[in-house]
Amino acid sequence: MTITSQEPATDYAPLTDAERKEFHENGYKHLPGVVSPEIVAELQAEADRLYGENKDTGHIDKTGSLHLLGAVSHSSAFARMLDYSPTFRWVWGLAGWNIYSQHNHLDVNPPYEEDETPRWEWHQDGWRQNSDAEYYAPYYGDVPRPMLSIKVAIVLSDISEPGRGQTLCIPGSHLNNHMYRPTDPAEIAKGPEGAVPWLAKPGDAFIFDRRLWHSRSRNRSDVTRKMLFMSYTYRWVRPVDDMPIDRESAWYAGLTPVQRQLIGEAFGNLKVQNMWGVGEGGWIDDTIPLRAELKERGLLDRNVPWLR
Ligand SMILES: O=C(O)CCC(=O)C(=O)O
Ligand SMILES: [Fe+2]
Repeated sequence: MTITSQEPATDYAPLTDAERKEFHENGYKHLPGVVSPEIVAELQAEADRLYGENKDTGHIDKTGSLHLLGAVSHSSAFARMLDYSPTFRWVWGLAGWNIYSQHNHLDVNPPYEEDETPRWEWHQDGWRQNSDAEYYAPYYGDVPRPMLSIKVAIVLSDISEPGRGQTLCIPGSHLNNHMYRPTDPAEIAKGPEGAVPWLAKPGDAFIFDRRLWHSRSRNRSDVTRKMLFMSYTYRWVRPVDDMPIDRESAWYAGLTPVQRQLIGEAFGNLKVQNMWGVGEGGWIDDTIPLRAELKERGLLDRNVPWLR
């Protein structure tokens, strides 16, 4: 594993034009070795702890998998990853300062051998966002949907060999509103043309546009797959997961102002009655922690709408 960055979480390095262009062409980005081995070890231990606890309480499905929603509220180590520089620079760089994590999950997927009818699991994220806010093609033509959220995936197990339950994606598919959906089981099992598995090592990360067509895959290996997913959206979009904020907890005490924004705290401060939307409680409020951070560093940018 090559460690390309062990920068502290306080480094806000802006994206380069080449990085932006590449992301907008592919709809995702693989970042090899961006999480330091010490942090990876800590996250793996937390994943194992949470798997054990949820197994004891019966929150494991029939395949032995854990899909733990609101994951950052169950672990300080997970919550600290919300603004981990090497991944977070992509999030604020592509979505701006007016964000929080509405949805985040830990996935632990042990090997699962049972043969079952293959299911077509290809999707864009966002559920009703894809239909409620649809541009109606007969009127508008096939205009790409808005991005609305961006997701970070942190790899915690070795998925460098195919068949280990990788996420699959179709590079560049994020601007397509539609994808064909086969009904023939053989075709379903074969999967779509151009699908790429995310082959990666612990400490790698992926950033993806929620519109990127992607799918889970079955873990047919002998290695348990472990991934932490964190989705970020705008503060005016409602939360997906239950993430109660216990302000008396050690978990909360350990969070920075930006991390508190990212768990949804500044969400409640959004006052839409401020018509002009500037100043405290308004749409553009310099006390919103991430905006304040970027402003202080001179990283707000008139030319990039989400960084204004
Ligand atoms: O578990 C996976 O590989 C993919 C999960 C997924 O669809 C997502 O996180 O949006
Ligand atoms: Fe998804």
